[in-house]
Amino acid sequence: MLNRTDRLRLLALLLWTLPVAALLPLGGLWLWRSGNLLWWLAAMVACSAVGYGFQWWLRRRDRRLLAGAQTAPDPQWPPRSQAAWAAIESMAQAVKPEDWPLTDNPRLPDLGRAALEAVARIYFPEVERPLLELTLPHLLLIIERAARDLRTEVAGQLPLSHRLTLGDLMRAYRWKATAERLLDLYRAGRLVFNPASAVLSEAWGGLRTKAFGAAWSDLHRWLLQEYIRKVGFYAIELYSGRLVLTEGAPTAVTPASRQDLERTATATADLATEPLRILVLGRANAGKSSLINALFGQLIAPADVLPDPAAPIAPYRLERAGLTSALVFDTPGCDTAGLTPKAVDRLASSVDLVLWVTAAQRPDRQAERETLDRLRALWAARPDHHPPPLLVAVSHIDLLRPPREWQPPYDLANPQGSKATNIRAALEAVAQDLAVPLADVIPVCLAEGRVYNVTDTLWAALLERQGAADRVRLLRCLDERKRAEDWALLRQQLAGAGRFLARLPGRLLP
Ligand SMILES: Nc1nc2c(ncn2[C@@H]2O[C@H](COP(=O)(O)OP(=O)(O)OP(=O)(O)O)[C@@H](O)[C@H]2O)c(=O)[nH]1
Ligand SMILES: [Mg+2]
Repeated sequence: MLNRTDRLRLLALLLWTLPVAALLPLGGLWLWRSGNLLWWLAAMVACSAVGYGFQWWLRRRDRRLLAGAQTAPDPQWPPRSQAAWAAIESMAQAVKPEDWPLTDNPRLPDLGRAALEAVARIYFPEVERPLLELTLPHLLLIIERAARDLRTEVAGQLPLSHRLTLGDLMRAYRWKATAERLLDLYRAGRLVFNPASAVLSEAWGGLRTKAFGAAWSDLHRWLLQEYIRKVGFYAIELYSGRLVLTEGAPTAVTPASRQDLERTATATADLATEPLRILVLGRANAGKSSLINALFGQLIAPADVLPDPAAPIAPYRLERAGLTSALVFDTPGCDTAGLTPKAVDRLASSVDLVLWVTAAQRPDRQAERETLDRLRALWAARPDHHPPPLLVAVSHIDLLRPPREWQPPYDLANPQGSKATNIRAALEAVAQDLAVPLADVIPVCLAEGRVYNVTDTLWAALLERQGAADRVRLLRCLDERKRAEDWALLRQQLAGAGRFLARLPGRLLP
């Protein structure tokens, strides 16, 4: 309770404020005498209403600002990362500010740990304590990144937060009790002096403190949610291999592509970033090599030659305006001994876009469908990657009936005449046989001197899928980097263990 000196101090304060405080009842008296009291009351109600409305608007604006400063998932993330984000987001939504007071709470790190665990559980569902799978340097990396982001966000969102420490907040809370007691005294006095205005302003004050209280709890909730989201975000980046300890460009050329680049006859200047890897697949004689020649606008892939099963898959370097530098791989027919199903699977797991070539005049596509289904299953079984986009080029359309007629261009959206109608029907058949959307099926003619639809339609379709292919490329690069990093860490640890073992005899023997 108040001790003696406090009481004297309070008395001094009261005496000091008395002349000013007396103005309120005296003013009321004067208003009443001069018959203006009602006008004054009306003005007060109007001002309070406007003030409240203004406050409400400010609060809405603050909420909008806070909602805008919210960590969002990366749209490039593969499915497993998206699932982990869903777990983080539901955790952020469920957090209750009253459970996590900011002022005197040393438990806040527990909240971060829970967020880490939510992510770890998605990546290691079979491990009982998934957090133990995280190495200490990686954990520190998450903390460092999350704290850095949170600091810039808080400095941007919380007024004065760069000067306000948790200690300041606690001191303010201690003072708050004293201040409230003084305020109560003032209120009681006011009620005696001027009942009408006291009741009105009391109501207004109630609304006002409620509004301030609500704004603070909005901020508090936002801070907790951002804390969870930031930790979750970087945990996902780390577990999915996008965040590694080693600095450097994420899309540096991978060792595999470096080797392939060295094998291309066209490699001139060294590439700084990883090329897009495009795989051309299809049955023998479908027109794969012819398609590559048409794409490059010159004869680079030997067409119409007997494949040499011993020769490695030949890469060609494609540089064209608008497209990320690419390596195009020409393959032997996937129905021949030159390319085993295993080899197809291996190739298909390391490329960013697949161009499937199928001949329009060969309706037996069961084997192709089986290969494609197998590849699709393979891609679907890798939740940490995006499946590479697939484009189907339908070749040999010039041989469709009537075979003698060849007068491009053909309008396939509204086919006129039997040739256009037959081409359209072939496209629909291919789309159905191979279970691909019609929009991904492009008719082309690759016969020498008759090349049609390649540099325009097929090229445009390729460019359209470049974004999706780039996503695949990025994850592939990060995968490669993570693998290299894991090896480097393991080597370091082994070396450390080796040194320890080497010193062991000296330690054990006196
Ligand atoms: N008329 C016509 N002939 C084509 C077309 N596309 C390819 N050809 C011909 O079909 C033959 C085979 O073409 P390639 O490009 O060697 O086929 P490929 O798929 O590379 O064959 P392999 O490498 O042996 O698996 C060649 O004689 C081409 O000229 C086309 O659209 N129309
Ligand atoms: Mg070929």
